[in-house]
Amino acid sequence: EEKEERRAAVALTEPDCLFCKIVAGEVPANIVREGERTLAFRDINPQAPTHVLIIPKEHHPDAAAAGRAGQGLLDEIAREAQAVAEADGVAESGYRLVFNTGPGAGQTVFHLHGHVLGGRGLEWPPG
Ligand code: DGP
Repeated sequence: EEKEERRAAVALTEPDCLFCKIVAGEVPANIVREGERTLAFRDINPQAPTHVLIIPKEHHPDAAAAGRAGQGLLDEIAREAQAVAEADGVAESGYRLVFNTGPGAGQTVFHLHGHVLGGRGLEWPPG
């Protein structure tokens, strides 16, 4: 079964992690891209016409942890973000790739995810 195969391919998982459950196919998601090590799916509470989350399939709590792991996951997320932006037609107008890191910055799910936001004007500085 596909669910079993996907779970078997992921070395690092956390049983109570929502995004690990999406990777395992245990929680449904609107998946837009799947790579060998990453998954991209639409945010359940979109803040822009394009709002896609890109996660490593392995469980890393945040960008700092993934950086320390030294596996090139952040590079891969940046490449996937560009591919998602191109597919959604927002690469030309510009998009934002955001890693909320820590509760004080608004991180609520502690499985690394890059937010790809585009398709509307984006203010700087962000809120
Ligand atoms: P952050 O606040 O940076 O930790 O972002 C977490 C995001 O995850 C937030 O924008 C909403 C989204 N989210 C939370 N639960 C789910 C879910 O079950 N499915 C999907 N697709 N997105 C979710």
